[in-house]
Amino acid sequence: TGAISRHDYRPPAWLVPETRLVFDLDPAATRVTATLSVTRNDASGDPLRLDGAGQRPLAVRVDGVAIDDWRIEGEQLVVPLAGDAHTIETEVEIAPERNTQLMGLYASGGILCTQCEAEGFRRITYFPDRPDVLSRYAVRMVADAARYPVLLANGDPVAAGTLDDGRHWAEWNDPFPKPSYLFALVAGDLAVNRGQFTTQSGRGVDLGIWVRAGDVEKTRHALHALELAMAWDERVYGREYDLDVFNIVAVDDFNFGAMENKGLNIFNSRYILADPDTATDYDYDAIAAVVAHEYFHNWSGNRITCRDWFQLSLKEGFTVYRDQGFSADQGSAAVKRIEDVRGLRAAQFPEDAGPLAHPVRPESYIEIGNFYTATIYNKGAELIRMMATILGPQAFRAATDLYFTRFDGTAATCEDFVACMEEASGRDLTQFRLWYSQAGTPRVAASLSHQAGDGRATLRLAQHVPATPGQPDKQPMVLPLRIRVFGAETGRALGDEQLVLLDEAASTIVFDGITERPVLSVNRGFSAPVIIESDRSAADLAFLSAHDDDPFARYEAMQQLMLDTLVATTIEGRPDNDAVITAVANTLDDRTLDPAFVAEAVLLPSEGFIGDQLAMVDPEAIFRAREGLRRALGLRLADRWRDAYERAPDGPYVYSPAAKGHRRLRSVALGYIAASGADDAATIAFRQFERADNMTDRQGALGTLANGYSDEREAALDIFYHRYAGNSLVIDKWFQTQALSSRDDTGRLVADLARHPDFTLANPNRARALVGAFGANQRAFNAADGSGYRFLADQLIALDKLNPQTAAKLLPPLARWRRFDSDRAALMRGALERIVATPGLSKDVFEQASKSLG
Ligand code: B3K
Ligand code: ZN
Repeated sequence: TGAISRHDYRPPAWLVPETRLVFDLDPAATRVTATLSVTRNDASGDPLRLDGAGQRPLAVRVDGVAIDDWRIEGEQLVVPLAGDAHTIETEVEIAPERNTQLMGLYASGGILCTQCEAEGFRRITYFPDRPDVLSRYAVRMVADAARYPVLLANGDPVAAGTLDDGRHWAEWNDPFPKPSYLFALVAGDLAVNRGQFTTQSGRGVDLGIWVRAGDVEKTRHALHALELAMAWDERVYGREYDLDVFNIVAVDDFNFGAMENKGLNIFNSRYILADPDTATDYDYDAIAAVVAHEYFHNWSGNRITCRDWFQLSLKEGFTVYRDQGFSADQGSAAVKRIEDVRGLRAAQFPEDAGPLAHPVRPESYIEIGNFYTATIYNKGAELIRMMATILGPQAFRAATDLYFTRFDGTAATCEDFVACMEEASGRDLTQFRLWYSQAGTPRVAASLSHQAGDGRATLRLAQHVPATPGQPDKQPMVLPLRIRVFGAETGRALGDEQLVLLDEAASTIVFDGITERPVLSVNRGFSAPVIIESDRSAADLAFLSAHDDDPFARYEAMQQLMLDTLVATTIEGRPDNDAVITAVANTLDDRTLDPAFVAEAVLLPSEGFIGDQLAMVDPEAIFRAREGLRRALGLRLADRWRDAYERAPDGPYVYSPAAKGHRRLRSVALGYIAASGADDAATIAFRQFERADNMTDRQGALGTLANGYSDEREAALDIFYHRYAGNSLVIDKWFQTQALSSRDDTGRLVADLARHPDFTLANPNRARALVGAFGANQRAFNAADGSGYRFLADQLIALDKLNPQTAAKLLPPLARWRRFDSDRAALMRGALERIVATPGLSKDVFEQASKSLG
């Protein structure tokens, strides 16, 4: 199957200290001339092997002389070389306008741009396209001056000029050696929003965000976020920017969020463009987070890169941890933690529990593009967080300083990072390393008993890591658990918080001075990415939801209470909702709480997360249980929801943590008003929709209406569509909102939308907005007749012909088949088998589909 194994890593036989690239840019035929200085790196005597994909060499020269003893093996260009240092020149021709994969050099809305991570550079020119070959790049671009007035590449601009024939040229040099995946160029008719940043050592940096002329006003938030991120990285990690310019370009066609190319980040426009009329609070937050993430890569990724792609989490896990810290510092750290944990549970826990589970440092892959996963990114970030918790802030900072100093300018491994954590702290992390090699989410049983006569409490902890593909037996992991005990009568903490390092299969912890019945608060702040199985009663969870002094633990207690209730209702069908209703009422009544926190705390767990708790997912029963509880909450707390809805202060839109919290609580309250079945719910929602002066309120109302069957629903969807015709990011919301609807006929409506003139698979954002969102709609996607599975498979097969990487990302909902009844499981397997049997299937989709069949 062409799988690549971590253990087969060998250092490169040849290095490329210098690379000079000349691009004669044209959408139909771009000529690329590459001049590489190559030096032998081992005694093997191996020929030079350069990766390529989809092109043929038009010429190969060695030390200035054309040769013809080169050969093509697979897609590699093999050049026999006698000496230890040579200059290799190749010429190829590529067609950016025909590049639908959006890897390599491609065209997006008239802009020529590149995407090279992980293995896109080989689609541009022949090169050892692996992250441990670091080279200094000099780039010359020649292009039509009218069509492509702006020419950008990595590093600093060095020269530019015009030619007689209407073309012009620009040269850029990047002084920092970098792997090929960080190469970038952009040519287009772009306008810029410029900023200035002075680093802590006094270096002036010209910042530029480049977009279509009409979009410049929408880049202010991104530019501000960039300035905040640059200052934050200096303050928190001591990391300073190192070039004279930092450019960001936004394009509409992009396979993922953004890319950290040295000095020239290229972004999906959805993570740059925002104004209150078109972007939600969620979008604003995501823009700041992604801008910061890509900027932070300048150190965690670019100055220190990965030795091989098995080390991907070295840069991604660490950089997610860094961007999470940045976002936490911009507003409510508690709410940010809640959002991050919710995201981990929505995406990473299911991955870790299914056929696509893999360790944070994988052992093998067929297509590396499939490993840009929630496990590498988000679980990887949790590993860094655990080390930071174990070391404490000072030792952690000393360890990151050591890492940045020692490995600057090199391609490093996860092991190098952990070794720095050990060296700077004096701690032994031998057993902790299992987090990098063992897949699966650990389960921790926690049971607290009270020996009233002795004034003692005993906590029994036991851990179990479930089997995952290729890993039947697991060893106990190191789990840092923040724990505190509260008194059920007084509501007071009984002693300080403790950090317990559970590193054995089972362990017992004794608490003294426990004079009243104790209630356990465990894994506070979600200090370890595990599933806690505790025997705490509904009453104890309700107690914690009101009294715990850790906001995350309060949220968590409420979630657990809701989850226990919903799971019981799903299985037994007889709801007992009282404890949840009381706890939600108490939370709504507590005026000391941040509205943003309240909004998160009163939200029910998703249908998908409820399903993940069950051995067999019954999507209809889960939907009924959840809707039943929503309705009961809506009815029993009707006055409180109205009050919460009205309470938000009126006034023009501002983007601030407080204003965001009010808007969030308002839209959650609106959801409960609608869930209660109130006669005026659609009227209220429609009024909000019409009067909103911002997209958060407008889309919140639209989402509520889209779940129902009112006339207002059709009116609102229509108004929304026409108001934003031509604004592709907002039209994506229009598709997505309908694909996420809880209506009974969503499957049919989504199939109709796939035939809408504005639907196209060629644009990844649009494909994700409809097909991706539908895959996340547990009830609609899992329709008993298999129509959802057929739809997804049809779209995925069609998309694979254009863009394998984005197609493969749509597949995971089908991988859950083992969790469903035999009828649904057979239908899902049928869809997967049909995908695997498709002639000409990409290896991206083949890997995901064949592994899913297991
Ligand atoms: N490093 C890129 C992701 C590249 C994905 C390639 N399949 C963006 C990021 O994580 O910052
Ligand atoms: Zn990243």
